[in-house]
Amino acid sequence: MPKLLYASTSPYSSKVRMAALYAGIAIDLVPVKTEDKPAELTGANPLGKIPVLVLDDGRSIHDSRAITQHLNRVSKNALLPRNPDKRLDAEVLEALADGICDCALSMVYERRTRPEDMVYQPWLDRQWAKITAALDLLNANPPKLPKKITTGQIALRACLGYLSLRFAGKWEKGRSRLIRWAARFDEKFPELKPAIPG
Ligand SMILES: N[C@@H](CCC(=O)N[C@@H](CS)C(=O)NCC(=O)O)C(=O)O
Repeated sequence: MPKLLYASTSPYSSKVRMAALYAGIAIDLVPVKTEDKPAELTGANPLGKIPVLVLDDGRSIHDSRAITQHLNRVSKNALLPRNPDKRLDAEVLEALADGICDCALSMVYERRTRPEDMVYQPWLDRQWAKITAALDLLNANPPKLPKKITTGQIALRACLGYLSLRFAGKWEKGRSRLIRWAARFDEKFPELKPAIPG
């Protein structure tokens, strides 16, 4: 069975876990601590980042978007539409949700890795402005939630879970439509809830 090197708090790992659950693909979950740089991780991904999917034949796949594309192929398009325009929309939504996570993660790392007096506030502000712009856009026009969803909606749910984990009370104001969207997602797809960042 393919193995997923992951962490329960990692939004990209969550996206991949939710995608595998949704597509009905069994994967073995292997928790890793990236800060320990375990050989199992660095051997599979020289960047030392998660998630990484290690296939039965020993090949390893990263990053998370290469993994979701792989899961889509293995599941014969359970995760992305065949229609080119719809597929493009789904891929761009996934990229936007991942991009919000990139900004959020860079804020978390800025605070976590620097001594307190070296944390650079203009950098944090710059990242937060990007998150704000993306969330406002999504809140104004939340993605549809049909029975058949894509890696786009899945990535967004994982992303909002990560924001609730690390930026609780900060991202929600004025975003009631997105909050309702996440609640509706959980009602419709309760089987994916255990994989939300936490
Ligand atoms: N673009 C990558 C981002 C992966 C990433 O940044 N993962 C974080 C955890 S959420 C990580 O491994 N950080 C450890 C590090 O950067 O050393 C993806 O989509 O998989």
